[in-house]
Amino acid sequence: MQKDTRLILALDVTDKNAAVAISKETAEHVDAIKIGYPLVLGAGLDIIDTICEFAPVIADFKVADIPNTNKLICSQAFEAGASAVIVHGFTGRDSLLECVKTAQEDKGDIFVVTEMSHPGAIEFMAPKALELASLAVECKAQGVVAPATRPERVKQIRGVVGGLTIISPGVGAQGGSAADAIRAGADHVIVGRTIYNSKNPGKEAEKIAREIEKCR
Ligand code: NUP
Repeated sequence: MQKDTRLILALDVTDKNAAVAISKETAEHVDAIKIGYPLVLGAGLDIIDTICEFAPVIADFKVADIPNTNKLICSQAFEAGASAVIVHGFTGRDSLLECVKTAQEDKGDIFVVTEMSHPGAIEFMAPKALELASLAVECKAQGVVAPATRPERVKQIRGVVGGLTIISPGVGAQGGSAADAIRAGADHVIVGRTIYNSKNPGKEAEKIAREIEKCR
């Protein structure tokens, strides 16, 4: 993934036409577009190929199964045109290694969730987040997902993952700040509702990209 604007759009709309329109409007301000279950279930897997026309696609499937099922899910996502897949690490080394192996075969990237950005992540994920980050390094994932809602945790996770790419959701609607996450060590921030619910998604994306630019 290019490190240009350092902004990733989370495209969680469920309608294909809306998804295409928002992608078109925001494309010049984003390094990638993240698509998850809301859009794929709403518009079908082919939507990945459609959105690829505007930006590289990250498939946020938070893959969390046995190794063989993980392999099947990741290869479907890569075959559909995704450049990267987001997976969970809590299922263990064997499950994660299978995702990484599939990504290498399909020339894609794997991002591993460490601590999620919502309050509930404090319950079970936070105590294991640094271990999950370390597992991502050991398994040679391309990067990790870390919470923009807790920049201090992004900083700690950066300390564990070294040069791996950190992508960071939780900006805007969840209360996090793009500038704080970038200053704490995130390579890219992920923004969804603040952009796609805005009257002018293109302008909103540009505004956030400018805010990021200022803290470089
Ligand atoms: O920890 C995470 N937090 C999070 O919000 C991991 C994620 N993958 N996400 C996703 O990022 C979430 O599913 C949504 O697609 C996006 C954030 O969207 P928003 O809160 O900016 O609307």
